[in-house]
Amino acid sequence: REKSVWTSEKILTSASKEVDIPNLTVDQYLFSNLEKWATKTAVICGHTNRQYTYEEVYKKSRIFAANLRRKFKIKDGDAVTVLLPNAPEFPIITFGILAAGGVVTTMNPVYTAYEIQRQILLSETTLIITNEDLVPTVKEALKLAEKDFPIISLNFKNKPEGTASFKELVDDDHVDISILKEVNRKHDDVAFLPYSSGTTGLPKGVQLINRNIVANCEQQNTDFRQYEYTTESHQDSTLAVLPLFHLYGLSICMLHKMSVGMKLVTLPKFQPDMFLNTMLANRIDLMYLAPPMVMFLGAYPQVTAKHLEHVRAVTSGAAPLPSADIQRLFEKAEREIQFCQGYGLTETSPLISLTPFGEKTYEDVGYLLPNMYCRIVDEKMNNLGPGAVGELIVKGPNVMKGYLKNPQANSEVFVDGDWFRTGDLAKINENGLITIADRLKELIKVKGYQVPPAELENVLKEHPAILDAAVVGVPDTVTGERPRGFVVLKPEAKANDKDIMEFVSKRVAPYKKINEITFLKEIPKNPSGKILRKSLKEQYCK
Ligand code: 4UV
Repeated sequence: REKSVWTSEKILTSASKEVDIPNLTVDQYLFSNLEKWATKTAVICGHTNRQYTYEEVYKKSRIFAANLRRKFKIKDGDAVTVLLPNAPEFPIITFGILAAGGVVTTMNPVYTAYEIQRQILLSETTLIITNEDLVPTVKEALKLAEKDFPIISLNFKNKPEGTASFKELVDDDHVDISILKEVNRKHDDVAFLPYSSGTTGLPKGVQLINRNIVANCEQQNTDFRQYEYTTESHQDSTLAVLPLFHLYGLSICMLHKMSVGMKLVTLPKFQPDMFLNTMLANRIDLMYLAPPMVMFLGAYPQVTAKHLEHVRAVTSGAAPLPSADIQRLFEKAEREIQFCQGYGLTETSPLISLTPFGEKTYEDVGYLLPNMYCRIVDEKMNNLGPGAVGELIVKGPNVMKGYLKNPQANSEVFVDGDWFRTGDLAKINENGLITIADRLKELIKVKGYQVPPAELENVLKEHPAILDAAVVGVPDTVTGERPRGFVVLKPEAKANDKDIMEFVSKRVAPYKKINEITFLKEIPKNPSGKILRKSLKEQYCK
């Protein structure tokens, strides 16, 4: 494999052969090989064993799509919210929304009503799909948003009032699906609208078009990762314990793996015994994890070599992983286990680089995917070339169309035409091997989840006693990072750290909670009012 890939202008070009990107929508692409694996299991819940074959996923998603258009009046380009823990119905719902012409916008099922209403309003959602446990929170969110639109619910125990039952909408064999002929969605139309804070500020809608997602699936079949996952007599399986609402789970675990006919084993949450039993019972071949789960496999006493016996490759991504944790995983496996790292962002659908099969990684995140270009730049966007640490900027068919209705944010992240700023500091060697050095952007990552400081700062500033606030990420051995708050109280106002932490907890998902508050007289800022996070970190978080 040719690895020397720097041009004379210090642009890194992928060393891999270009891949073709079929001119299809995501749902058309996913089922373009249906006849090869129609009767094989597509998805199974590791907890309940509820399962669907590829043919069932296809048929049910078409019926669901027809009902979305017929009964819920979904039109081309309408945003539909999916608020669900991982479940085997996730692909049926996703492909159903897409086949109906809709745009899929996903949310974390642990979101509070306050967080849900914000994304409902931003995405201009007109329909929400959830489960019976989450219906009360959804109703509260709709009240906050002053909206009253339909809720479709996955019901296994009861049917909450005022909801439509998912089961009835997919089991209806008599529905006339000819209505789907009206759908007019193209390769360049938006398919997914996840939310990400990007380099700064609040979460923004990331417009991923069909082409972005189809490209990123094909890019993963690059020459350095070629593998026959599914044959007539064999089918590889992968575990979807990573949340499917996040692009890592959605695109890498679900969309790419289903595009090659693999079996997806879903788990609704990470729970040690359930996780280990599922690994064994389903003989999982490929594992996609976030750093705390790799740490768990290496360090948790109940994990043995037997649990890892069938695993062919473990991939980690979404946040940095200390090499000591990788070493512990190797020791636990008692054999040469293939360990990979993937690196990417929601905005890049998500994958940018990946470890080749056959190579092991400790510090690096592998090589640039095919059809991509990248540069390492200084603050003035001058190219630094191999060996230097600078901001990583990228270009390729998987880079988002742009943030939804946000020209300001778009002008900040796109430079020199269509080069996209990752906000990460990286170093790339002569051979094109990429190492992530640090994060330039203000984003905090807790267990790989995004925690935008601006969001917590806004919540803090809603507290009646708080005048000003800042939030920074501090290192944490278990979660990677955790948010720490700095507040300035209003003159005469009184509040203690416990009150403030409780105030925040009620408004944000559990992983965003602040458990350390420092009172200051003033938040350090530059002349244009930007919080000097680095100086806060240096002064208080050593
Ligand atoms: O937008 P986001 O939440 O997106 C992600 C996507 C992650 C992955 C990971 C492995 C894959 O194979 C894959 O396809 C997708 O997390 O956050 C993007 C930021 O997360 C950090 C980096 O700061 C990004 O800008 N990040 C992601 N992967 C890594 C990482 C990594 N391997 N090492 C260090 N930081």
